[in-house]
Amino acid sequence: MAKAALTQRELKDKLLNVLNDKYGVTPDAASNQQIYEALASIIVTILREKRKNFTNKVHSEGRKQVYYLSMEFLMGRSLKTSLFNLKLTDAADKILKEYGITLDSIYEAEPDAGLGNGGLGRLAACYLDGLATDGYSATGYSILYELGFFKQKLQDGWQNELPDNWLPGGKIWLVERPEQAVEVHIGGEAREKWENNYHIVTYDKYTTISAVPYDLFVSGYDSEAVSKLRLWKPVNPIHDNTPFITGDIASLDAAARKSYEVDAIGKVLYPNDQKEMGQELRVKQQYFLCSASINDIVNHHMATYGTLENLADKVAIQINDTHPTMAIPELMRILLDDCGYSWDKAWDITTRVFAYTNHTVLPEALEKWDISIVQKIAPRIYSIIVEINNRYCGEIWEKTHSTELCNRMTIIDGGKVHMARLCACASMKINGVSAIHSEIIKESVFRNEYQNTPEKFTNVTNGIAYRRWLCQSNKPLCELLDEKIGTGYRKDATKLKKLEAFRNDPDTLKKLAAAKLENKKSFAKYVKQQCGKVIDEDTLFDVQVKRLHEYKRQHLNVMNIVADYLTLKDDPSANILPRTYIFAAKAAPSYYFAKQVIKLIWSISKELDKPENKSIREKLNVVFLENYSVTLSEKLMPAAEISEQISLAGTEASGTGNMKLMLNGAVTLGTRDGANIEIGAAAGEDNIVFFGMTAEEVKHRERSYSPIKIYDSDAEVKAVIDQIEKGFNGNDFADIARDFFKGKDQYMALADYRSYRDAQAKVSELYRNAEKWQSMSLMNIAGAGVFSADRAVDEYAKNIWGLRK
Ligand code: 26V
Repeated sequence: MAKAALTQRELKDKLLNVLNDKYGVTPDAASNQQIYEALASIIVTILREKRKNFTNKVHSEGRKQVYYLSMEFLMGRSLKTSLFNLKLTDAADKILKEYGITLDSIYEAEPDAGLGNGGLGRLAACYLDGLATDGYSATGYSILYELGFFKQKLQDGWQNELPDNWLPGGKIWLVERPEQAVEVHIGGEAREKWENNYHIVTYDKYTTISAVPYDLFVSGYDSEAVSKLRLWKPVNPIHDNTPFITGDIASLDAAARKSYEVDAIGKVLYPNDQKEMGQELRVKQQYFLCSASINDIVNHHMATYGTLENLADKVAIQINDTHPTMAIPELMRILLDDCGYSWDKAWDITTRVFAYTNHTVLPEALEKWDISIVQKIAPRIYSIIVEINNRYCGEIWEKTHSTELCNRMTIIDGGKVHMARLCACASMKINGVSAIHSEIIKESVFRNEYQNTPEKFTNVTNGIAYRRWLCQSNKPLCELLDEKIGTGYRKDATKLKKLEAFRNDPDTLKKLAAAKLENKKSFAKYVKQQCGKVIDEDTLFDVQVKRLHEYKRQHLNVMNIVADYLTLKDDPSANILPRTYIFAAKAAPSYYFAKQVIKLIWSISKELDKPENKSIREKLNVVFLENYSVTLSEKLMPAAEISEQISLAGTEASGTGNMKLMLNGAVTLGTRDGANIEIGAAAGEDNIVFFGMTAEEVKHRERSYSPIKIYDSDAEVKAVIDQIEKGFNGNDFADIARDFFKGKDQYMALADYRSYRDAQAKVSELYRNAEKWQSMSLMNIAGAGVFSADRAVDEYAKNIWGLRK
């Protein structure tokens, strides 16, 4: 067991020095902001040094390294997790107490680094933690977005988006490395010709952008390894100052326009389900990330080994969804054009370096870019993709003589470049993110690719940086765990299994219930402070928190609430288990249905707040929490009792919130979708409540599905939808009632409604038996170990990257 990074004495000396040198204050006169920044800067110095030592060791041993390319890293806050991982939490806490300051109040000074939409970005962040903890050498690459994912503000229930200007409080974690800047070329003209058997490529008239790295270090827990997240900032390199000196207006104009265009690349992270987004800018962002990162990897490798011959032995590059696909042709470009490799040699290296993770099967989420856009932004990259495709189709034809198969697998099709097909063609491995999802991709998106190269396909079920949601967020539960099973679970999540032995132990179950109640009280207090809403900790806390999307079916949850509401309206003494339904979700800015569902939930919540609904509210309360974020999830998970995971089977690739909730003892109420299935296996089928159609059943039902038939034949469904149509608190929802429930019901909420209602009734019955419920909760905690990021990255390292610890 490694000791703390510093002694309490050393940490205190450093803190006093930094506060004095930087702000000229002592701790008692310092603001929370100043203390936060002082602690952060001390940690950055420690981590930077640790990373340097670790990297030296890795290099001296010639070890392989992994690079994780992702357009998103949803890091959340860094101070609390860094102190914890470096074992400095107690020391910092004690030092601040001497001055009457709580460490918790200092944490609140830090903004979230919200550089991600949701699960995919948070997964990338969790993996940096897991990789460092497991002792692997890992670097993440992304863009230094000036604005993170938007801040959500509700106005009369309608979502408004505000800019998330995180850098003023967040940049303290970033170390600028201007001396390692690389050049990225965008636009211009690429020409090819053959001369004396030589293939000559000229590429000119491009715009040069300087990519300046900013490094953020992620400590492992009880480990000497440190991961690095390198964020690229696009900067306009001003080579020619003449127009500024001469004041030539036209040139000044052009210079200003270029600066603006370069800045735009790093301005903002795109919401992931906006259809009308600026496609050109998004492709520019993607190419900027890919080109800067691949150049950096190559530079680094050359500086270490002096050759690229051994690149595939020393480097693995993971592509997180298709967003960084252009890294593949970019590496080809460097090997061919800059280093003079033959095509075959370059292709051999490239196809042993890259691996690709798929995160969704929703057709609208699979990236296809117009040829004209790719050609305009990266003309040489486009010509390489064309060549890759010609050879690929040639090989398929040789192998199968099937024109039909060539047509289905071609990377360039219908005027578009199909990024997932390019990934499948060039990657050594392709993985899905849960057992069922990895099977589904083999039958759907990659049906043909799977037939062609079955050996490439594999599964890595997602994992979470579990210490963040357990050790750093749920003190009452950890105290109980320490008492019953010791502290080994902090480094090795599989040790949580030891808790199983206490499944029928009354003392443990009683203490588990007490821990949950304490967390519910703290959360109720937090909610009161945040939005003035009073929630009763003696009711069941039923939680659905995730992005708002029709496939996740928050509206099915709402239907159940409305059914109970109608029952209670009729008879306030009806035997309904008192519950508080807690929602948090951001909708994509242009997604009307999703915004309406938020407004619907908000309106129901307001309706229930009315004095005349007091007796209903005692049994049925609803709260919508604004601005769901990593930090909010850390506060909420410990208080949750039911985890709603109710996507239509076959649509949610994995889910990771489900894992965080399980770990905190919430019982999953879910469909057999994504990781829910593995959660059931890990907790035991008796300790999860499944409902609804299976993915297979969905496939069969889809063809003949008629929601209106259900509406007409089930009086309760009719009453619920009619009520939604009429609305709540003066807001009607006739349009979504018409289009989504009675209309297409694309994600078959009505088909699963009856089974969901029954499952909810079963939950109430189980909850009424307190001991039984606590035992179920305990089994979930005990089974959560397999969902750690430490396990997941180990699987990537062994089965995909070929990495040693
Ligand atoms: C993207 C789009 C874009 C266009 C319209 C609809 C739509 C819907 C979803 C998405 C998300 C794509 C990728 C993604 O974030 N997947 C999530 O990845 C998580 C980590 O593997 C996983 O747990 C979630 O189940 C999965 O949705």
